Amino acid sequence: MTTAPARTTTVPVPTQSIYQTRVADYWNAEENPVNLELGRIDDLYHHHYGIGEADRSVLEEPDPELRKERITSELHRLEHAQAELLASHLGPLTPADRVFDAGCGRGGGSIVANLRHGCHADGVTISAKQCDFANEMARKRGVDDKVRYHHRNMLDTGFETGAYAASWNNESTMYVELELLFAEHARLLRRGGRYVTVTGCYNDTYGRASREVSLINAHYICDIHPRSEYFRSMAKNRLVPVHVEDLTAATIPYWELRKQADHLVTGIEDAFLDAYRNGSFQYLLIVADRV
Ligand code: SAH
Ligand code: GPP
Ligand code: MG
Repeated sequence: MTTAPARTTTVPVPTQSIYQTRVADYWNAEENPVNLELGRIDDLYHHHYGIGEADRSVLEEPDPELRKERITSELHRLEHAQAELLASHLGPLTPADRVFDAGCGRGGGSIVANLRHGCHADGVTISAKQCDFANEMARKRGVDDKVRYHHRNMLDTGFETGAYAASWNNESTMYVELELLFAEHARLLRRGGRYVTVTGCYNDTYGRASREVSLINAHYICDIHPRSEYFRSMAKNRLVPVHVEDLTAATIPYWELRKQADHLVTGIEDAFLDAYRNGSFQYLLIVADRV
C-alpha cells in the first residue's frame, strides 16, 4: 500500500505579530490635539501624562481663545515635569554615555535626557511615522548627531550588548511581555547601569484588572500588567529596584484639568480618574540598577 506524501501547508511567518501591526497602525494614525498642540509649544512631543499640582486658575480665564491656550500650556508643563522626573533618575551621566529610550513615541523623552545630560540617545518605536517625525525634530534642534530614533521592536533592538549607561520605558511597558522586555534592557545595560520606568499598573492586591483598566486597554490597544509582575520580572533579569514611588496622587490633578479641556479631551479621562480613585490602578515610578 502506498501512502500519499504528507501535505504541508506553508503558513507565512510574519516579521511582526498581528498585535504589533495593530499597535503600529494606531501610532501611525494618531494625531490627537492633546499631543500635537502641546508638543507644538516647544517642539517637545510627549506621549505620557502629567504630574504635580495644576494651576486651575487657567480655567477662569475669561477670553475663550486665551483660556484654551493657557489650559494647553498648563497640561504641557505637567507632562514635561513627568519627563524631567524620569530623566532625573537616569543617574549621573556624561556626554560620552549612551541611553536607550524603549517605546520612544515622537521622541520628547530622548531630547529631555540629552538636554539634561548631554548624552547620546537611541529611541525605538514600532511606528515608522513616529520614528521619522522624531528624527526630523532632532535634526531641527541640531542634536541629530547624538539623538537618533529607530523603527524597531524594543524586544529585539539589535543594539550592542552592554553599550548603555541607562535605559527606560515611559508608558510603553504595557505593549509587551515584561520578561522579554527586561531581558533586552539587561542585555543592553552595562553592569551598574540604570533602568527607569514610569507606568500604569493594576493593583493585583485586590484581584484582576478592573473594568476601568479594561477600558484603558481597549482604548490604546495595550495590556496593562499587574504591579507584582514588574518586580518578579525585574528580579529574573538582574534588575534590582532601588527606588519605587507611587505617583498616583501626583497625576490626578493632570487628569482633572484635562477633563475640563473641551478642546483636548479624547474620552478616556473618566476611566483614568475612576481607576485611580477606586484603587484598582496605580501610576508608578520604578528605578532599578543592573547588577
Ligand atoms: N515613551 C514615549 C511614548 C509612549 S507611547 C513618551 O513618553 O512620550 C508608547 C510607545 O510605545 C509608542 O511610541 C509605540 O510605538 C511604542 N511601542 C509599542 N510597542 C512597541 C514595540 N514592541 N517596540 C517598540 N516600540 C513600541
Ligand atoms: C500614551 O499617551 C498612552 C499610552 C502609552 C498607553 C497607556 C498608558 C498607561 C499609563 C496605561 P498619549 O499621550 O499618546 O495618550 P493621549 O492621546 O490620551 O494623550
Ligand atoms: Mg498625550
